[in-house]
Amino acid sequence: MRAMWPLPIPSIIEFVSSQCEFSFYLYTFMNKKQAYTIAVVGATGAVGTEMLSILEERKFPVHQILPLASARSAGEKISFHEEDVTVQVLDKDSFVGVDIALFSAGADTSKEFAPLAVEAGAIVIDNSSAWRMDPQVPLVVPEVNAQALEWHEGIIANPNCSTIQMVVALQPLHEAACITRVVVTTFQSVSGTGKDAMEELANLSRQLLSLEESNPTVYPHPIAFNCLPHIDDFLPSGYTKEEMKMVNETKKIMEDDMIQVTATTVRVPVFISHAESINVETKEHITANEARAILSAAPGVQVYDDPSHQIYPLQKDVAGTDAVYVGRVREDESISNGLNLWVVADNLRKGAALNAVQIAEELIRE
Ligand code: NAP
Ligand code: 3JN
Repeated sequence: MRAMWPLPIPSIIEFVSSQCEFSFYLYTFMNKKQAYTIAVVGATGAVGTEMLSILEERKFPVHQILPLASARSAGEKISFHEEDVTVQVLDKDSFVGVDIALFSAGADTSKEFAPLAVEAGAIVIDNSSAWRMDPQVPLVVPEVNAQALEWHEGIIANPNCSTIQMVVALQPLHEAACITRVVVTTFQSVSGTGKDAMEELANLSRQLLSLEESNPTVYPHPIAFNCLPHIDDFLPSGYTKEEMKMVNETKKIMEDDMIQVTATTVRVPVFISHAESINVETKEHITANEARAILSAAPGVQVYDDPSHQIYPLQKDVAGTDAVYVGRVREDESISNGLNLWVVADNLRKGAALNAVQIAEELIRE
């Protein structure tokens, strides 16, 4: 009879590690949470407010909500599932017991506090530009690259709003016809700048109509009845940072450095929703009808395109909705393989808060 013991050393290691792996999965399964403690950093802002309502609307399993902001609004009450919850000041000890921290309080706050949140055991989903181009940090739009969530190390970045809506529309066309170049011009609403900018558009519009004196404070020029070809700071190249976010983030999310992107980003006097005029050049030929059919079947996209009945997506109509709407699909007659699209989405929802909550949903599904 073969002796059962002593086992050779490699077999013992194999045996112990298989038991450990099993115990780990058993432990994880037994401890799979039914509900999670969620911190919202920037809970009083335009994006943070939307995050709270989207968590409610989508019935995200929240055990406890922790609204965090600066000392300016600490002590204020926010309502969550019809209960008043007090806003607390963000500090280094804010993340004890937090499972997921949704950050939208600017890049400086994210740089300082996201690592502390991860150290405390939370997974961070960050809405700022702080970590987006960090090679250790996945930059995720669930309809496009949910698989990138597999390699996160605690921080997951939410792309810029203008990038998100563009890649949701581009990815299915890229899969079908291989996009080689994108020329995009954006028409971005003031809510992209935050709650102060929304007030500025309302105040300046009222003042101009009543012939009162008006002075912009948020933007360098009046935004009422005006368009400003200037979003974020200018770089020495003449592009703005917002434009370069669209270029660099698109390549990272679509996992293709060969796609050439050039952008012009424009602020327009609209409260909510960004629109984009997008010209794409492809390797394979694709007709407008084929593109419409592909987009109609794509996740997160709604085709709204019947010019003969004046049907195309409008920023005003899209505000408050979740899809990325595509209209004005047509072949670019100036080149052999090209398409023009008009793409509109709610920048506070799919462009920011909804995308972040969808990432959180993917994480808990895993
Ligand atoms: P907002 O309306 O101005 O709100 C800013 C929020 O951040 C407020 O809750 C504010 O709290 C909080 N905050 C500011 N400084 C803070 C600090 N030092 N410590 C703690 N909380 C602080 O701006 P928003 O439009 O919601 O945007 C917030 C950030 O989200 C932006 O800066 C940007 O990084 C990101 N964002 C991303 C996208 C995107 O494209 N995905 C779109 C828009 C915004 P108080 O009420 O106390 O001032
Ligand atoms: O202007 C818009 O429409 C989107 C603005 C996004 C934004 C605003 C302030 C700071 C960002 C961003 O998400 O890129 C940032 C930032 O974190 O850099």
